[in-house]
Amino acid sequence: MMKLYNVEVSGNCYKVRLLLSLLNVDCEIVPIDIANREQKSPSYLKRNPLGEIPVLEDGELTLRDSQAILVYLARKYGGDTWLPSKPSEMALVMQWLFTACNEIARGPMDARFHYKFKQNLDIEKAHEKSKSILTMINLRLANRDWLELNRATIADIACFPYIALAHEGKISLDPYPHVQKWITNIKELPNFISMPGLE
Ligand SMILES: N[C@@H](CCC(=O)N[C@@H](CS)C(=O)NCC(=O)O)C(=O)O
Repeated sequence: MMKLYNVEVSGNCYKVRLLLSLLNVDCEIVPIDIANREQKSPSYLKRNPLGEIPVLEDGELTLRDSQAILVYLARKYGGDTWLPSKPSEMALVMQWLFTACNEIARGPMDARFHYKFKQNLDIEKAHEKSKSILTMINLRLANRDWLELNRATIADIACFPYIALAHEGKISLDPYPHVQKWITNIKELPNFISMPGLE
């Protein structure tokens, strides 16, 4: 069976658990003790030299980075539903995976790291970046239910966790009603699962 090296409170791990659930795919969840820096232990660094979670193992394959893992699971188990193979559609979905690890990571994800995990970083910059990406996504969602293709794809799954957890970084979603509606849409997907901090 596949193995996911996981931390419950990590939004990057959660997006993988969420897609596994939406796809109804079994996976062994292996907890990593991040408080004791297990992710930096020699045996873990063999899996991911960056010393980060999540990591997915499937037989001989070892994958790091939640976006890459979403791509793998979507294509392996989801047919064309979550990540289509048509070049234009694939690229439209993938642009949001990069938004998730650039603008969303440097915005709401960093703001949450700062307040919830006491990381010393430039919180004003994280709030500024959050405002600009949330404004852009709110506008994008003004006349559509999903980020691309008029249906849920891994574009939505990749961007969802740290936006839905924005309040833990002291970012209010009140100015972004279309983003709030989109969060509700995702929560209503069949087989949706939650994580600590989302309710
Ligand atoms: N781009 C990576 C980022 C992974 C990441 O930032 N992991 C964090 C937890 S969410 C981590 O492992 N932090 C512990 C550390 O760096 O020591 C992904 O999307 O998977």
